[in-house]
Amino acid sequence: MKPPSPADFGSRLRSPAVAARVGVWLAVCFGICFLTGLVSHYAQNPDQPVSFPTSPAWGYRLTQGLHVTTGTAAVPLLLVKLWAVYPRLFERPPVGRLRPLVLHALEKASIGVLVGAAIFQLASGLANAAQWYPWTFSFRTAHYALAWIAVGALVLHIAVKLPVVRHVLSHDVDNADHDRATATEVEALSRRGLLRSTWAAAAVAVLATAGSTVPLLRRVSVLGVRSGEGPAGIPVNKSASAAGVTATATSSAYRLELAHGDRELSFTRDALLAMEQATEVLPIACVEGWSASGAWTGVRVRDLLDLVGAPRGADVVTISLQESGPFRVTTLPGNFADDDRTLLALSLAGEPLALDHGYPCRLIAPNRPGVLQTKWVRRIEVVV
Ligand SMILES: Nc1nc2c(c(=O)[nH]1)N[C@H]1C(S)=C(S)[C@@H](COP(=O)(O)O)O[C@H]1N2
Ligand SMILES: [Mo]
Repeated sequence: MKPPSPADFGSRLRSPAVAARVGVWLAVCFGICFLTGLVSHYAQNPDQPVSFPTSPAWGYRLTQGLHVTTGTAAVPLLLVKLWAVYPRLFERPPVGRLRPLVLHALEKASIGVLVGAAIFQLASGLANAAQWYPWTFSFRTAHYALAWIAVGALVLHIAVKLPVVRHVLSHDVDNADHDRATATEVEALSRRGLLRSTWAAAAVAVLATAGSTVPLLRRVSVLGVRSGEGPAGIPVNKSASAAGVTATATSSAYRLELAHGDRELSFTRDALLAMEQATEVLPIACVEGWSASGAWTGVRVRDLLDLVGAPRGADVVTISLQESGPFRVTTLPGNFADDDRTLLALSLAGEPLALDHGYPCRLIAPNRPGVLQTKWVRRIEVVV
């Protein structure tokens, strides 16, 4: 069977005029997604040359919400873009001289890298937002590495295409100057119609997911997986039974251990409740894209640290009752430990913390990725 040739694709819709217009929005989405992704990666980095700030408290909620929303919007945009340029996949390499042949091969290879990386990013990101991990590699490492590759290939692609892009964007969408010679078939759908449908599809994708972080959109967000469910209106990411902590978390033998060098204190939950309580309204902002705000009440972490004479600025390690899993142990950087809003929460919305939200007590700090808001805290250690 003969492979198709670009001449087999006659639709006028598959044109640089369409591809460039969709490409602009795709670049905007990828740009925002890349920058907000860097923020998220940095926030989870245990060794930060410059500490991630604790304010604004909603900062990570905003950047991660933007990350997932722009990534989702990019899905229909990428599909239309690939459809518009698909015939070019079958272009024959130029015969004869070496230089054009090498340039052709380089261009095709860079497009291959760009398309491959873009599809990987969107597919792995969507799977992650749906809490589906059908792979064995580290999502964060792979998604981060491929982000650089995608953005590098994207910058190269834009540079190579700039002359054509400038021309088609400064002319009417129906202008045919850069069209393939065979792309002349007029379809029922116009180029304007195709673009309008594309923008509509991207808007639907945004509305369908943004509700997992924007409360007003909850009702329309059919794809917002975990919006508004869970005790006190806050979704549960990992339940106590999934973490295997039900018995230890509800046991009367439970004690919170607090250690600074060889100074050690231990507290029952009642002893923590007897300490001065503070209430803070802070969001849980999951890397998977959902977020929800709650009124948390508990003991200020700084007050606890003062009891064992921890110096200001010291990092603190929080260890969960959970016996295995990547979020069992997290490090709370000194600036977070010292922030007055950082709590060891005992209640949420005026009710004792639900078992699934981290009973007997959980960490909650401002502007911190959800994965680091350790639940079922067993031990707090000052790093010396
Ligand atoms: N011990 C422990 N703490 C944890 C987790 C976990 O798996 N184990 N998941 C984290 C993640 S990914 C998120 S988003 C938040 C969710 O908190 P919630 O379930 O109370 O909403 O808890 C964090 N704390
Ligand atoms: Mo999360």
